Amino acid sequence: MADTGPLIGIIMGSRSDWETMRNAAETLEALGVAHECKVVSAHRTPDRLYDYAKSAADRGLKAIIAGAGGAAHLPGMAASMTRLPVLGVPVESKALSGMDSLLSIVQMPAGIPVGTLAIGRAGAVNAALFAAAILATTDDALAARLDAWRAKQTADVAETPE
Ligand code: RP5
Repeated sequence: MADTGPLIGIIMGSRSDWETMRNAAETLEALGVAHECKVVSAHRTPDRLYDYAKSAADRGLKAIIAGAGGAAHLPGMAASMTRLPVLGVPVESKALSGMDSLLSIVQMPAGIPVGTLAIGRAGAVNAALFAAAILATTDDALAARLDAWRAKQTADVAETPE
């Protein structure tokens, strides 16, 4: 991972999202995918979001994973300012258990897509696997690592519950 810049950008609306979004980072780490993690808020740091999204493709990123909770504008706003694929992770909110996050990320009007994953940890892990799958279409070594990751997951499923 040392000889390349980050290929996947993980952004989140608040440091409070890290407990969820660290699952995306750890999954990319396990797959050997170079990535970066930043706090970028659509409403608290709009200029930081603008700069991040506008420069993402030129900096060599291939996809962005964006996690946010509540009125979760971050994935859609990021997607509006870059042609890179944006994967949205709804963070579980205290007030509405993440239904607010899910609906505000998934219900993008036609024209600017956000690939929306499940609420919480499952979404963060799967966003990383999805991003790795995108990269693996043009990276045979990563494709082999992804296949091995999935094979291990299969092998780890016990036949009996105890
Ligand atoms: C959103 O507001 C963040 O993505 C976070 O999920 C939520 C709450 O943020 P904090 O008040 O914990 O910073 O922007």
